[in-house]
Amino acid sequence: MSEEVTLPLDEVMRVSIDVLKAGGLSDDHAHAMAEVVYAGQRDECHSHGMYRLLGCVRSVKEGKVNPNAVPDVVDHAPAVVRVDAHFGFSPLAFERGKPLLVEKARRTGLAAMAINNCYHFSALWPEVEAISADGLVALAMTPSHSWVAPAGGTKPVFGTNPIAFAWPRPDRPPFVFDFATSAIARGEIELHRRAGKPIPTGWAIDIEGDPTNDPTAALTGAMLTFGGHKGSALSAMIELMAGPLIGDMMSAESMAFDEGVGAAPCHGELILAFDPKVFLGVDAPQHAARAETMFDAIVGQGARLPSQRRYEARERSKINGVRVPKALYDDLQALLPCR
Ligand code: NDP
Ligand code: PYC
Repeated sequence: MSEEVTLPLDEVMRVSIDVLKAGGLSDDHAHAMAEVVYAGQRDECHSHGMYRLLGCVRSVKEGKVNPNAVPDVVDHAPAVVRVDAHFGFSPLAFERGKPLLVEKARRTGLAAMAINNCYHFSALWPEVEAISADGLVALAMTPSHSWVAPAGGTKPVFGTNPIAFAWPRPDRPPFVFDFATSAIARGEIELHRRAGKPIPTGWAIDIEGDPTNDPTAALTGAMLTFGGHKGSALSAMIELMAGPLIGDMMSAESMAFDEGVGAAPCHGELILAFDPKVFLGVDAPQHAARAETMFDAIVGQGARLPSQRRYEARERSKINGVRVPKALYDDLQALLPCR
């Protein structure tokens, strides 16, 4: 068992902001990025928690990301918001665009937000969860770098392409799922490599196209989609909807744009918001109750809802703080200015 340190939650936020500011991010970017990293660590989503700070800082240092970019929010059409992130990180662009997305969804019933030209490092669930807090149903998707082979192939074409969904529930946290369309997020393979642990069969193939349990061989070979041809088709859909549909790069183009530097992927993100009150009017509560019947049928037989583990982790972290590998903690301390 590798050594760990325990950090109270306010320390997670403080270290995250300090590392990001020391890495050159503007105040606004450091706070927006720290919020999502903090949420990931608090909810025990380790592949997108504090570990991500290392890549954020590296991406700025490589001269790829604009650490001071000010996102432009454009009222593009009655149901479309566009946000140009100007090659900064995505969380600030989301934060700036969300109020107009919510306003439009409330007016039209269904609205879309296209974020363009953003470097993307974060999990998507904080975004769909935030939209559901306004009583809306949300769907978000984004490409990444081409690391994933299509089902039946051996050469990377797709990104790890996450898709996230949130459904607001009366008097309780929303139903949320958020997963990569690869068998696992790339960040999880990187964490296995850092910990010197083998990866399960089915996550990746090596450069020769053979199954591998070696994280380093997986990172240089190709990752696999989840659910074979089904994950592969979903991944292609995400490439199209958060790529050509919104005039932004697909994962292979993002990889080429990186020029081998190894920075975060640079592309777009598509976020949809639906207002049940516009679809259903006064009948909205009655139909929300029918959704609860379905959730009860899942939980009632001992199965769990996606997001259930995360909400339990959230409560645990509030009381106990979070556990972080000592090696990661030391790497982060090394990025802080000397005191
Ligand atoms: P997982 O394969 O662990 O899937 C996570 C989702 O599945 C969560 O909603 C989780 O809920 C749910 N889940 C897991 N196990 C169960 C179960 N037994 N029963 C019910 N639900 C379950 O995660 P991934 O590795 O695919 O993705 C992790 C993160 O990586 C995501 O947040 C994603 O946004 C992020 N990512 C970001 C990318 C980017 O480009 N920005 C690219 C790829 C991934 P719970 O959380 O409650 O366990
Ligand atoms: O873990 O696959 C991943 C990932 C890519 C971009 C951000 N996270």
